[in-house]
Amino acid sequence: MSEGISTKITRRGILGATAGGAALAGVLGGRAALTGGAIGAATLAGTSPASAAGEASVAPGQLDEYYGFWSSGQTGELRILGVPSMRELMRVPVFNRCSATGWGQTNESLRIHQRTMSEKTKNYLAANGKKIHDNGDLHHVHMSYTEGKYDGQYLFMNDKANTRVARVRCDVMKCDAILEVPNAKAIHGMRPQKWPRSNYIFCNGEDEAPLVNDGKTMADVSTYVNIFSAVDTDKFEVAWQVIVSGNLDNCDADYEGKWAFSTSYNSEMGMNLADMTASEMDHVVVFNIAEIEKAVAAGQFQELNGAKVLDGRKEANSQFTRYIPIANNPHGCNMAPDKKHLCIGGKLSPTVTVIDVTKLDALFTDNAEPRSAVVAEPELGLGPLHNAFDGQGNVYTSLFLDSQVVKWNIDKAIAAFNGEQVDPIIEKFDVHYQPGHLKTSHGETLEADGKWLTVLCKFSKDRYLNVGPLKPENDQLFDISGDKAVLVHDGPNFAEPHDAIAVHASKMSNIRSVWDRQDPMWAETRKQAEADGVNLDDYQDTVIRDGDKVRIYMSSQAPSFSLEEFTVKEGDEVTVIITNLDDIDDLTHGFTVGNHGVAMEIGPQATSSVTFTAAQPGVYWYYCQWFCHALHMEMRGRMFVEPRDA
Ligand code: CUK
Ligand code: CUA
Ligand code: CA
Repeated sequence: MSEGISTKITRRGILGATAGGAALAGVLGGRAALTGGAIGAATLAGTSPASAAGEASVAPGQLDEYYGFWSSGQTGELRILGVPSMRELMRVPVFNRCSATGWGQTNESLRIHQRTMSEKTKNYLAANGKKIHDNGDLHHVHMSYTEGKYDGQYLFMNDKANTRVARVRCDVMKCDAILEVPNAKAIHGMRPQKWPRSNYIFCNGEDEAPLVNDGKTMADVSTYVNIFSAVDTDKFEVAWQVIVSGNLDNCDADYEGKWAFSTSYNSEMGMNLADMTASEMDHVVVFNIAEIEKAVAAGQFQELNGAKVLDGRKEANSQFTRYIPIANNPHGCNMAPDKKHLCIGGKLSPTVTVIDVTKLDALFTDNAEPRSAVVAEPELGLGPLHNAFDGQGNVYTSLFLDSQVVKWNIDKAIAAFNGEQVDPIIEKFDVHYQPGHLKTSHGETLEADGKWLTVLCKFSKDRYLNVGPLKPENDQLFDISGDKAVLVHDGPNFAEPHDAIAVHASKMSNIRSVWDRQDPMWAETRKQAEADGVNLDDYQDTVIRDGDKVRIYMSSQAPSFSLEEFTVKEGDEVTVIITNLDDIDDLTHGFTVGNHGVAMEIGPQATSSVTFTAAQPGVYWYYCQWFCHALHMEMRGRMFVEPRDA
C-alpha cells in the first residue's frame, strides 16, 4: 500500500473501529497493540488545526521563552531545544562518544567518565580494548530544585544501559560528573529531591540480580534483589541504598522532602513476560527519607561495594518502606504541584491511581492499610503511562494504546471515587502516535504554568517524508493555555527521547558564553602544565619529552595554532594540550589529527587535551575542525612522526 494522505484517512477509519474504549481484553492479548503495531483510537475531531500556530512560531532572530531539555534514550546525550519553536539548539554528550566535541576521548572527559568506574568495569573494558562505555540509554533528565522550583544549577540524568547517573552543569552545559552506581542494575527512574533542595537524586534499579553478583547463585532467583539508590548530588556518590521487594520502574519525590516513590511492574520477580504480568496487583514503594537517614546515621547498614545498604523488603518489616498495591504493571509516577497528590499510570490498567501523600504518615505510624492512601482511580483510556500537571488541578495523561492524551481533574476524580456522579474527564485529543512521556511547562515544579504541553510520541509513521525503515520519533507541542489543547508543532527526533522538561529562560541567568580560565574541567591538566613549567593562560608552543611520552602544549588564536609543526617518534604516547586564547562569543576552535581518529572541541578560553599513540611514521596534518575565520582552512599544521630506528 502506498503511503499518502488517502492511506492515512483509511488507516484512521479502520483503526477508529478497532480500538474502542472497551477493547482492553483484546489489547492485553494482542502483542501488536502492546508494541504499537496498531495505531489506537483516533477521534477525528480531537486535533484541531493549528489555529494558534502564530503563538508557537518564533521568528528568525527571536528567542524562545523556554529551554527544553530533552533526553535521547539510546543515543545517550542530552539535547536542548527551544520551546515553543522546537528548534534543536544543542546536543550535550553525556554517556555517548561524540565525534564533534571529543567527549569520551579528551582527557578531561575521560577523567569524568572514569572517576567512579568499578574495577570490574575497568577490567571488562580493558579486555575489550576500551576505556569507557561509549553508549548509554538516557531516559530521564531533570533539573536541580530549590524549594520545589527549578534553580538553574544542574541537570541530572540516568543511563539505564550501564547503570549510571550523570550531572550536567548549567553554566557551561557540559557534563561534570558520572557515577557508576554499585550494586543496583539498570538505573531507570530518576528524580531529584524537590524540598528543601535537591540533596539527592533518587535512582531506581530496574533489573533483578543477586545482591553479590559473582556468578555463584545465578539460577537461584531467590537471591535476586532490586535496589533503590539515593545519590548525593554535591559529592556525586551514593548516599545510601535500600533493597526492595519487586523491581523498580519510575520514581518521584514529594514537595516536603519526606517521601520518595517508585512504581514496580514486577512485584512477581518474574523472569519472563508471562511471570511479570501474572499478578492482579503490583505496587508503589513509599520510601521514608527521615527513617532511612536515621538508620544510616546510626550505622544500621551493611556496606557493600562502598555503599551503605539497608533492607527495605516487605519481609524485613522495616520503617524504611511501605508497599501500596496498584493494578498490575503500573508505569509513570508523577507528583502534582498541589503538593498532595501522586499520580500513578496504570499501563495495563486503564486507570490512574491517585495517592494522597498526607495519608502516608499513618501507614508508618499506625500501620494503616496501604490502600487507605488511595483517594481516586479514574478510568481514563487504554495504556496510561505518564502524567503532567497544569497547576490548576488538572492532569494530562498519555494513553499509549489509544494514541491520545486525556485531560482530567483531580478533585472530580476524587469526588467520583467517593460515589458522586461526576466525570473527571475534561478533554481527549489525538497525538501521533503512541505517546510515552508528556510534559507541561514547569509542570513538575511548584511553578506549573499550564502554557505548553510536549508529548513525546514513540512512532511517527506517516507524519514525515519516509526516511527508510528506521523512522524518527515524533515530539508534538500543544498550546494548552486555552480551553482546548491546540497542536502547534510536530518535531521529528532521533532515537529516542523518553522525557523532556521546559525551563523558563529567566531561570538560566548563570549560563556563560566564554569559559572561565580557572574552570575545574581542566584542573588536572593545569597541574601537569605547572609541573612542566608551562603557563596555560598565555601563548604556548612547548614540547616536553618524558621517556616515550610527549606533551605538546600549544595555544590557538584564529586563524592559527601556535605550533605549525611538531615532531614525535613512532610509538610515542602523544598528549596534545591546546588552550584557546580567543575570548569572543562563539569562537570555538577544534583539533583534528588526520587518520588518527582524534578530534576535540576547544571553546573560547577553554583548555582541552587528548592522548593518542603515534603508531606510524610519516607526515600527518592536524587542523581546526570548527569554522572559525575566513582563513579557517589554513588553520592547520604538521605532525612529523619519525621512524623509531631513525
Ligand atoms: S520511561 Cu520511557 S516512556 Cu524510561 Cu520514563 Cu515511560
Ligand atoms: Cu580555528 Cu577553525
Ligand atoms: Ca506485574
